[in-house]
Amino acid sequence: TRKLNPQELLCVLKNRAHVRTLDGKEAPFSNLGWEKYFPKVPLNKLYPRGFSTCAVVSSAGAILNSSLGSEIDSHDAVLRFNSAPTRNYEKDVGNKTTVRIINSQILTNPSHHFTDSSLYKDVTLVAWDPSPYYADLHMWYHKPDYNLFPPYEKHRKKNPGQPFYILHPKFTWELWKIIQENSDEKIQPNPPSSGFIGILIMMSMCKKVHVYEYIPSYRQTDLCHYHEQYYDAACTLGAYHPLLYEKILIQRINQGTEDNLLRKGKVILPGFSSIQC
Ligand code: NCC
Repeated sequence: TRKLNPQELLCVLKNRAHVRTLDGKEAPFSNLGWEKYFPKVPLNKLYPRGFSTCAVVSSAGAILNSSLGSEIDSHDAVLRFNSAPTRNYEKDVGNKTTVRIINSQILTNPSHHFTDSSLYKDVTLVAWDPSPYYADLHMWYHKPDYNLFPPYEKHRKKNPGQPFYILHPKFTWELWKIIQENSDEKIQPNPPSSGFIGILIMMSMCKKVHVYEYIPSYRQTDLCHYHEQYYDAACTLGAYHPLLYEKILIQRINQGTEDNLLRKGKVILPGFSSIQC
């Protein structure tokens, strides 16, 4: 099949990547009486007027010494990932957080102190679990990668006012399919990274999305995270996630300049409301 041009690719994303969160109306959640735990307002209706400009801040080590903090904070909404902190890194990553995407390890691995850490307070939380491709909701509920359901239930009971969602696996796997259909090679059947998921969530809520250090700048480094002394090139290029292919796809729809990419590791994407298909 023919390679899609950037506009066509954007329209594929807009037409198919519809953000979906669990609402408790489907089995097994409906049978388990889970409807009451999920927020009444789904994520795609949480910000009815949307945002004008948004920042997606990757956790890559390359953002260190970028001095991008004030630019990042100037956006109307800022999305961050997992346990990536802002404290002590304000100059490079800013300190505003609107949405935090967390994978199921954050909820289940005690080292992350999910219940107590201030990282997970006063923000909109979006959790996800990389259930296998073939799993239906029943199989997933009984055998998630990491069992996020008990800590989710506990957190919702304790903090009913905090918007906290679980992504529907259909959404993450639809993203995987789009990546596969638009890659030259066969990619591994593992879900996309939190980074790719976050970019698509912001494209559905914002008129413009500025993504920082997802595609590496000239500061590219093997330092995995800006907040940790751990070196592994796979963090940037991928091992488990089809990271390389996600990044190639995002680069194809970049509307920012070469200079922005090189100096800031910044990609500029139109939100879905800004494109006509
Ligand atoms: O590392 P992680 O990702 O939390 O990073 C968040 C997103 O930032 C982008 N990134 C990160 C580092 C880097 N050098 N380059 C990048 O582009 C990616 O888009 C990434 O998604 C995840 O996606 O959820 C992931 O989570 C970690 C880990 O589970 C959490 O940090 C919690 O400790 C995964 N690492 C391991 O499981 C060991 C990682 O594979 C994916």
